[in-house]
Amino acid sequence: MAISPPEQRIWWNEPIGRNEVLWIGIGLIWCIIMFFMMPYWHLEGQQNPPTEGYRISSDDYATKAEAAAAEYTVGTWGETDVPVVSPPPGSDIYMIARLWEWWPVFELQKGETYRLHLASLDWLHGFSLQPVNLNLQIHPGYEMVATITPTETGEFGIVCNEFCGIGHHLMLGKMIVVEK
Ligand SMILES: [Cu+2]
Repeated sequence: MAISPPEQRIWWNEPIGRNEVLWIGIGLIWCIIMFFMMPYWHLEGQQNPPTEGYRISSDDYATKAEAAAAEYTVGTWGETDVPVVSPPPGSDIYMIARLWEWWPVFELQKGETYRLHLASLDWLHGFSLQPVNLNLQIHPGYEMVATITPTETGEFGIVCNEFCGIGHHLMLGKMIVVEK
């Protein structure tokens, strides 16, 4: 209900101002352009979501990820007990998303390709790699595989961009890229 009702009860038959028609037209054209950008970006975009995914149980994924991490652990991250894992180039690497951490920290080599597996053990989380702004939704019960090739060395932060509860803002991870 409007605060003050329209002067004419049959307001939809009123003439429309030129400016309004212009803006509706611009809006409509932009909608149509964006509609066709969807298939275009799918074919030509540089940030396509992974199309490889599997149904998994959280327990199975945790077992697999922990075993893979244990094999290539080279240290721990800062003051935490989160392992830093340096897997061989070309291998499958397994990251766990859970309340409220990204586990483990990977140390990857620049220019090498890895198959990054991602799964959540509890809630919906959002993998967001900063500052490159690579974003993937991480669903519980699904293991997604993204093929990645780091092109820059440095330390990259991982934040969660799907609100997942009281510790959401503390859900921070790290990915380290080194020159071989
Ligand atoms: Cu989260």
